[in-house]
Parts: sequence; structure tokens; C-alpha cells
Amino acid sequence: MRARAMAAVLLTAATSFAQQAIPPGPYDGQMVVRVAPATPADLERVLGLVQGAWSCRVGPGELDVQVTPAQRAALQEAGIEHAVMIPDVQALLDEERAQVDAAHRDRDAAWFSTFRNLAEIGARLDHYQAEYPEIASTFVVGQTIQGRQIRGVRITGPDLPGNPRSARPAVVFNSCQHAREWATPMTTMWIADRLIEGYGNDLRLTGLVDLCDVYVVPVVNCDGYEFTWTPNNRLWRKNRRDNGDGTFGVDTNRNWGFGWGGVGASTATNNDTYRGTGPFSEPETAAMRDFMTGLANLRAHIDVHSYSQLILTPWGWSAADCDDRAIFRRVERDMAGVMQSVHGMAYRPGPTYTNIYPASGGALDWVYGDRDALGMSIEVRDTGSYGFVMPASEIIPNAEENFEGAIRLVEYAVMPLIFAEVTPPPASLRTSEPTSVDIAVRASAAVMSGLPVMKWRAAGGDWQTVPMTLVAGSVYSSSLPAAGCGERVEYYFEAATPGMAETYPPEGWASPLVATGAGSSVRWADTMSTDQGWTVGAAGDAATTGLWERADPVANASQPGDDSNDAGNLCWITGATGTTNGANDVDGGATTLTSPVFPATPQSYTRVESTVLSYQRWYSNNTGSNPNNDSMPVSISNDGGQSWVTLEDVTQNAGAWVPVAFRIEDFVTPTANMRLRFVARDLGAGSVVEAGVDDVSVTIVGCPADLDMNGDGNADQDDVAYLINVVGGGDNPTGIDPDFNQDGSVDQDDVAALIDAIGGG
Ligand code: 0X9
Ligand code: ZN
Repeated sequence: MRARAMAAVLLTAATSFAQQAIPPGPYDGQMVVRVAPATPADLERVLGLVQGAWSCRVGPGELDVQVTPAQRAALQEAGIEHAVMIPDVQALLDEERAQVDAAHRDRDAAWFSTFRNLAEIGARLDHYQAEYPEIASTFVVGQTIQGRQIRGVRITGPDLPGNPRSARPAVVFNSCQHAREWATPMTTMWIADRLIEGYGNDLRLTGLVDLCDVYVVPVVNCDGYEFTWTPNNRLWRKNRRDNGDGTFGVDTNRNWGFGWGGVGASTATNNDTYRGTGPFSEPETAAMRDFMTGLANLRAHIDVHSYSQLILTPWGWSAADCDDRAIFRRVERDMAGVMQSVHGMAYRPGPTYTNIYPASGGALDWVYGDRDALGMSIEVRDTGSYGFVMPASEIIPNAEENFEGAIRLVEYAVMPLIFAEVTPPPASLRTSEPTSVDIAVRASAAVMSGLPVMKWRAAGGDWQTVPMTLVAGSVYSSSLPAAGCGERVEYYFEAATPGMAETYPPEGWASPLVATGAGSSVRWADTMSTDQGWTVGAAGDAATTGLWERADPVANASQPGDDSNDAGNLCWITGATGTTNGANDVDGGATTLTSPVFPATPQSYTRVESTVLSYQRWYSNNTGSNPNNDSMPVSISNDGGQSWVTLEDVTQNAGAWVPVAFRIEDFVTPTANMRLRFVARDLGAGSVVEAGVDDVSVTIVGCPADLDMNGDGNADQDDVAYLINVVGGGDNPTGIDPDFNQDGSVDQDDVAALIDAIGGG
């Protein structure tokens, strides 16, 4: 009896001790040791000294317990014998995790080792839902014309307090509107895969999956995709609509209802870009439209295509900049940067119309134009060596770089507001009048309350708040007041979302933009009204017509009727006469226009901030039978024309004179020996090339050098003596810049320059 009662007591006691849970890790430096307490009291004592027990023991005897280094020392101190079983618990757990991850990677790598047909893709969508039900669920977008289901997977973290799924910004990735673009469903499936696998394992991805509602539709054009898996149909592009005239297929990416029926889409049923009978005439596009319209918080979308390695943004239907051009410019460049950082592959960003070709009825125009979300398209690898037949060995590297771009876009989608520079924020302020400042702001995951403001302060002053006004699209404008020469002004932008202010730069007042007051003076200008010595012709020029001439141009479809200012004035133009388009354009090769030598160094001693070269240019290459095949390189020389550096390679068909400005310092060191060169050329036969140049000028922005070196209020011989002393290594108590002539070194030349300046130089 007694023995049994005793056992019962032991059982209760030991059980409750040993079931003490081991606290959560990490367990760096911890061990598992085996002890053998002889009595219940010993057991109790041991359990009091350790993290917890691995064995759910019921009584005295052998027991494995986990200990920290300090606890192990305490066991030793107490004379409790123990053997080390696991010397490093955390290392063992890390090893196990690595093994599991590697096995998962192998399994994923196996799936991504080759291209997958529709059934295999569907099975993997089911697998996501079955294995990761808390974050992945499959859905049906709709039916194709042949009745196949267009399916996808939704990926988002569980509902969280204050962050329910329904309130999250939504991002959609789809691929395979074009059947033959086999690299693309592998890309979007990888995006789904990485997000799902990353959840709970990768901090950044876990955060994004909890903040964003992500939808992946790997194959939109299921019928076409299946068709490409049948013999001899690998290069099919469109859907499988029976057009009733013996032809099949509508290009679904010409069938979306924003700008439908415009340029870059065909009305011919047998054409690969056949637009269909009307906007959303196809069940595939109508289903995608309804699905995305149903996402109240749709913020961004990528329609994945192949091939060419391009990042495409609105518009495709028009050459005009979209309202959010500045925002897209930031996002697309940022994506290109992160994508290139993965495997070094370059993806060229830009609006669809110019970056690839005019195309109306595309998905991205509808997503942006109709849904006001960041509609984009990516053309994945490669650049043409394999085209639609990308080697399977590139599936994963291609997907990896596109994944980085995709999650960068998700990050923009979950930002409350997106700020973007429209032009580089001014680094110098005018001394005579205010300088205008712009910033683009777009509400992304939050709404913007009121208008953005600009905050600025002069050195040591209080922050001033100035309102901004909406000037165009998402661009807001304000201005900074005139500043004294050399005066430093700090500024930043702020916009409010409910309950929170957002700033640009992101650190706001803690790390603002800086501009310094600086005067400006025009150093050289040529309005082309007199002949200042420009020359036409260079070695290799082969143009037979349309050579540069200084004239008042005659208007035609690709040439202006006036110079950049007004009627009757002259400019440089390629073949001034010819009212018929192409009658006197550049044909047969290049014609080169070179400026006379002009100065870009200041006339008096000046602390130069920047040397600005500006000109007006006209360029047209979008007419003729073979348009957009040429460009006009513009180069600058600082050694009188011996060596040249490219300023820009013009392809912009603006249909207008375009004023451009460059900081010469960004290209070459300004000298007194500058030249400028424009090469208009016709390399692609059949394209009409017309170009013009007008109003070239050089403006020096900076402050007059301070002659009062010793700070006594006068500019005189004492300042020369002061500078001689500083040049000789003496103290410089006024802290003035001793490099008086601004040539980068402190020497006798500075003394000579100061003497010259004080003497009236
Ligand atoms: O032409 C297309 O549809 C796409 N290029 S592809 O070679 N894959 O066919 C470009 C799509 C550009 N996007 C829109 N216009 N929306
Ligand atoms: Zn495509």
C-alpha cells in the first residue's frame, strides 16, 4: 500500500516538473546534458536549475535537460553529475532547418527545371492551397472561349487585428496572355512560390504577405497555351476564337477596353495583333476585367510577357506622358536596378509606346487608365538569342530577377504615398527671384489628405511651411524664395495621410534637400540669327539630301514651320524647304552640324556651382514607311573638337521644339574651348528624318569669388598678403577658400589671380 501511494505522489510531482515547457529559442550556446537524480528531491533540484527537460520523465533516474552556459555552471557548482549529449542545441536546429530548406529547394528546383503544361500548373496551384491553407487559396477568374478555367492563387497572411485581409492593397501578377511565351507562367509561378515559401521564413517576405493581398494568374490564355503544347503549334500567340472566316484567334492584349481600336493593333482577323470585334469581346479579357474590377484595393499589376527584357509602363496607346509619368519613372527605374542586381541582366524601363512600340488595347493601359492602379508589363528574358524558346536552364535565373522586381512593386503598392522627383530638385537658388520646385505625389496604399506642402529654412532659421498646388497629373509645385549668393537653404516635402505625415526625402527635416543661392550669367549664346561660324559636314557624312542649313524652315508633317521662337527667325534645320513630308529630309546617311568654339568658363573669378548648356531641338523620325529606326546623337567637346562625349541620343518625336539643358560638369570639364555637334542621319532606309537646332546658350551659375580674404571689409593688398601666407602653409583664421581661381590646387596661381582681381580683373 505504502509503495503504491508513494509512486502516485512521485508520478504527479515528476510529471508536473518535467512538463515545464522549454522557452522559445534561439538557443545559442545551450546544451542538452544527461543527469540522473536519485530522489524526487534531487529531481526537483535539477529541474529548478535548468531550462527544461527533453524527457517527459515520471521519476528519478536518467533525464535529458537543456541548459544555458550559466545553468550548466550551476549544475557543476552543485556537484550534479551530468554528461553532455548535445553540445550546441542551436547549431543542431540550424542544421536541420538548412537540410529541410535545401530539400524544399530541390523539390522547387525540380518543378522549375522545365516548362510545365496547364495541368501541371493547375496541380501546383492546388498544392499551394493544400500545403499552405492559411496563406494560399486558389480561385477561378472565369472561363476561356473553349470553356477552360482561368485559375489563380491568392496569397496573403491571415487576418490580423487592425489589418484585415479585406483592407489590404491588392497586387495582381498575370502571364501568358500570349500562348507561346512559355517563360512567363514559370516566372509568375515562381513569384507565388517564393512568397508562399518565404512566409514565416523571411522577414521581408512575411511582412509583405501580411501587408498585401497578392493574386497570381499564371495562364490567362489557357486555350492558346494548351494549343502550343500540341505538335507544330508551339509559336501560336493569340487565343483560340474561331473568327468565322477560316482564321483563329484574337490578340487578348489588344482587346482590353481602354484606348481599344487605336494604333498598334490590327483589324485583320488573321493578324497576330488582331484586336477582336470590340473592347473585351473575348471571355479571357472580360473575365480578367471583372476579376480586377472586383478588387476594390487594386494598386498594381504586372502583365508578364516575353521576350526583350523590358519594363513597360503607360501608355501603349499614346505617345503622351501619362499623368503619373514621374511616379512610373521612379518605380520602373528602381525595379530595373534591383532586377539587374540579381544576375546582372539589364531590363530597359520606359513607356510602352516608345520603349517597345505603339500598342492599344493592352492590359496595362486599362489597369492604369480605368482602374488607376500601377499598370505595368514586363518582357522577360532573353533579348533574342532564343526568343520564345528560352532554355530551361534559364527558368530559375530569369524568375529570380523578375521576383525581385515584382516584390519591389509590391513594396510601392503598400507604401501610403509614393513621392517622385519630376526634375532633379534644385541645388542652387536664384538670387533675384524665386526658384520653382516640383514633386510628384501619388496616393498608393492610403489616401492623401489635403495638398502636399514644402517646408524650408535658411541656415539657423525656423522651418517655414509653404503650400503646393497641383499643376498636372500628380505633380505639385511651389517655390523657394530668392537667396543671397552662397546662402544655404534646406527643404523637404510633406504630405499627409489619415493619422500620419509622409515626407520626401523620407527622413524629412533630419536629412533634407539642400540648395545654395547662386547668381547666373549667360556666358555665350547663339540664337542663329547671325552666322557665328557653325560648320556643316564631317568625315563619313553621306547624306545626299536634307543637309543642315541655317534657314527659316517650311512646315510639313515632320518639320516645324518656324524656328523655336517666332516666325521669320532662323534656326539650323535639315533641308529647310519641302512642303511634302519626306521631300527634303535626311536621306542616304549622316549630316553633321558642328558649333564654333565657345567658352564655358567664367569671365571673372567665380565660385561656379554649375555650367548649364541649353538648346532647343527638333527631331522627327516617326513618319515614313520604316519609322523610328534612326536617332540623333548630340556630343560635346572641351578640347576644340578633338575628342567628343555624348550628351544625348535623341529619339523623341515630340512634334515640337524641345528645350533641353545639361550640366556640362556631368559630361566634361568646362573649358574656354567647347564645341557642340549634332548628327542627323538616315541609317534605316524608308524613315523620314528631320532635325533642327536653335537657341544654344551657356549659363554660368555661381557666386563671385570673395576678394576679402582677411575679412576686414576691404579688398586690397592686405588680402594678397593674407593669401600668400595661407598658400605658404600659414593659418587661415577666416576659413576662406584659398583656391581663389578654383582650379583645384592652392598655389601661386591663386595669388596671381587675386592680384589680378583686386587690380580690377
Ligand atoms: O505586343 C504585346 O502585346 C507585348 N509584347 S509581346 O512581344 N510579348 O507580344 C507588349 C505589351 C505591351 N503592353 C501593353 N501595350 N499593354
Ligand atoms: Zn506577349
